[in-house]
Amino acid sequence: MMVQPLEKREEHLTDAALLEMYRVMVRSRRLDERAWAIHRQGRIAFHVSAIGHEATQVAAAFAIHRGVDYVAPYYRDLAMMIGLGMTPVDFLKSLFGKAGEVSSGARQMGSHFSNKALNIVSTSAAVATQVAHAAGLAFAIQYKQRCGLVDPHDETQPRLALTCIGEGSTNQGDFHESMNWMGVFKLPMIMLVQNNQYAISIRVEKQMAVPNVADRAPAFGVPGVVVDGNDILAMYRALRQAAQRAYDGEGGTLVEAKTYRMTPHSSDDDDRTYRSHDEVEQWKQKDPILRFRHWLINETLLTDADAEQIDHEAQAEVDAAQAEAEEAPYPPAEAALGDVYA
Ligand SMILES: Cc1ncc(C[n+]2csc(CCOP(=O)(O)OP(=O)(O)O)c2C)c(N)n1
Ligand SMILES: [Mg+2]
Repeated sequence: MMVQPLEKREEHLTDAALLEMYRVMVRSRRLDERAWAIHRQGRIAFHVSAIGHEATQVAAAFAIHRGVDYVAPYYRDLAMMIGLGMTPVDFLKSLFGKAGEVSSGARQMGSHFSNKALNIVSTSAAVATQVAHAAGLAFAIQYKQRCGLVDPHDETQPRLALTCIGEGSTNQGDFHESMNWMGVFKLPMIMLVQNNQYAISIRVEKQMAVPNVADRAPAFGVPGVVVDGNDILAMYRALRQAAQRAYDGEGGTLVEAKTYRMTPHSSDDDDRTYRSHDEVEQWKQKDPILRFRHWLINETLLTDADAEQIDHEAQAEVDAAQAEAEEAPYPPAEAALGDVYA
């Protein structure tokens, strides 16, 4: 099999950082696969997968100041969340709806990621609403800096807002309004569009009449770039440049990752009704983890034995996380009435 090569490595990316990125991708993939398995066993109600999007998402987690910059994610961002510091136990507790679950104390459905300690803000189930939240956060960052309340070079403070959105959801008004704000105010923001070519069963050609979401960016006065979303090095480079622009007060960037979800839209979807087996198989040849592993081995940063070991460790971590999440108690019934605003 011919494995597609990756782009050049950014000079400041250390060997240790590259290997950590690889570990995060593998951890997320094993966790994601486990979620599908426990769904099919009838143990959880729902899962929405990041399989195929790992290069895009892990690059994003590593390109920003992790745990400090604001992130307004969307439901498919599991690998990004793992990259930002969410643990497999956190995720599995959310799927099982167990007490102490980090995003909402088991009040939200799974994959509505948030984590106060990591500056990851809560999302609504209505697609595209998160990008308006990110524009507001970016506006607040800029306002505080302009009023002298925060030093723009203080790296302990959030200096940008990263938000993610699927290509289909860029047809919502929220996207256009947020892009307009981003352009008018030069907001310190990254609009990461994960273009996996489908909005559930609707192919991208039926969603929009231009080939790229990035083509829309200049109309708002925002630069838009198209990147191979299955190439972690190319994604990292583009997102790192976008982050630097934001930190330097130059404004926001739209980064469009061309990728593919290798699973159905969610555990409720049957993708055989709208796409061919051959199409899915062809994209599996461009698996972002496979490509990165191949690159790491070529660069002699990884051996086959190391890769096996990393895989084994991820599997063991997921096993332990599942046991812990399953054994954890459910919240008490009264918890259903907590945090409800009248
Ligand atoms: C406002 C709104 N309309 C419709 C839905 C139902 N819905 C959930 S996901 C989705 C498809 C989104 O596709 P895309 O933005 O391409 O993201 P992807 O799931 O492909 O990553 C739709 C229509 C919703 N959640 N919110
Ligand atoms: Mg999509």
